[in-house]
Amino acid sequence: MRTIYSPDHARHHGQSELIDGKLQPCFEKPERAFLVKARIEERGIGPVEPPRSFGLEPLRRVHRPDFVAFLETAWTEWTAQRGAYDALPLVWPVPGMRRVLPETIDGKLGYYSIDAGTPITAGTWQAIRASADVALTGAALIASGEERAAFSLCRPPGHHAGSDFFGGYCYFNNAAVAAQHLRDAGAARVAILDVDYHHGNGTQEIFYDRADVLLVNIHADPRQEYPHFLGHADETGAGLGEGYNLNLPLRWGTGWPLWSEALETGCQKVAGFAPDALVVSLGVDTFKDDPISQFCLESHHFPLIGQRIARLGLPTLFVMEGGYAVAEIGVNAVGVLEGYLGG
Ligand code: 6XA
Ligand code: ZN
Repeated sequence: MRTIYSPDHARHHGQSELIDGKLQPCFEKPERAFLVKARIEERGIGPVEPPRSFGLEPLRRVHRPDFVAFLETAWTEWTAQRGAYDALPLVWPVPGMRRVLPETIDGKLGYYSIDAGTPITAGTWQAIRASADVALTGAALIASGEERAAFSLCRPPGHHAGSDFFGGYCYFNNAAVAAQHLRDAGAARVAILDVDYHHGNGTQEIFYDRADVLLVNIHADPRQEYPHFLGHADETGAGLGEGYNLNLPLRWGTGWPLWSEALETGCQKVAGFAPDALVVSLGVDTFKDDPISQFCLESHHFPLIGQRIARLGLPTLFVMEGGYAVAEIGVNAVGVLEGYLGG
C-alpha cells in the first residue's frame, strides 16, 4: 500500500492548547506523524511518496471560500495585532449572540472556530495545505483506479473542521476534501467510516443534508466527551440526507467487545449503501493508554479493525486523524493497515 506523506506537517508545531483548564503543551505534535511514517518503513508496508499540489479549489468544494481565505491570512493578521506567538480564540458567537463577521483578528478567530485547543502558528497554513494535498493525492490514486487502497498520512488531522470552522486540532477537513474529490472524479456514492475516538462533527456538518456521501461515526458519547455538542445517536441526516448519517456513540470505558459490535453495525450500514469508494477517518485515540481518551482498545485489536474493513471489498482511502499515545501510535495505525492487507 502506498503512503502519501509531506514533511511540511512539521511546520505546524503549536506551543500550547487550553485543556482541562490549563495551558498545556500540544498533544497534537509533529512527532506523531514522524512515528507513523517510521513504522510504515519499519514494517515495509510500501512506498512513502510526496503529495501533488491541488491548489485551493478542492478545499473550496467543502469549505466556505471566506474560511479558506481567513486561514491563509490569520497568522499575518494575528502577528500584526499581537506578536509572533501562537493565536488562540477566546470568545464565540453562541446562540443568543449574532454570528456577524468581526473586523479584528480576535473576533475572527472566535467566528471561525469551536474551541481554544487549536492554535494557529507560523507554519499552520503551509502544513494544512500539505495535509489536504496528502488526502487529495491518496483520493486521486483511488479515483483513477491506480490503487485499490492508499494511506494518506495527514497531519494536522481534519474531522472536527466544518464548512466554516476549525477546532479539535483540525483546520481543513482532509477526509471530507478526499470524499468530495472522489465524487467529483466520478464516484456516485462515497462512504466515510470514522473510527477516531472523537465524533467527527465537522464531517457530519459538511455532508449532513447529502445522500451521496454516507457518514458512519463510532465515537465517545458527546454527553461525556469532546466535541460535546454533536454526535448523538438521533442525528440521522436532514432533508435529502435523511438516513445517510449514522452515529454510534459509546460510553467511556468501552473496550473491544462493544466497540467491535459498533464496527460491525457501521460496516453493515456501509455495505448496504454500496458505495463506489470508502474513506476511513483513521484515529487511533481509542487506544487504552491514549492520554486524552477513555476507551480501552489494545494494540492487537487494531489489525482486526483493518481486517473487518477489508471484508467490505471497497476501494479504500485511509486518512490519518487522532492518536496521542505517541509511543504506540505507529504500531496502532500501521496495525490497522496491516490487518487490511491481510497481515
Ligand atoms: C480537546 C480534544 C480535541 C480532540 C482531538 C481529536 N481539545 N479529535 O483527537 O479526533
Ligand atoms: Zn480523536
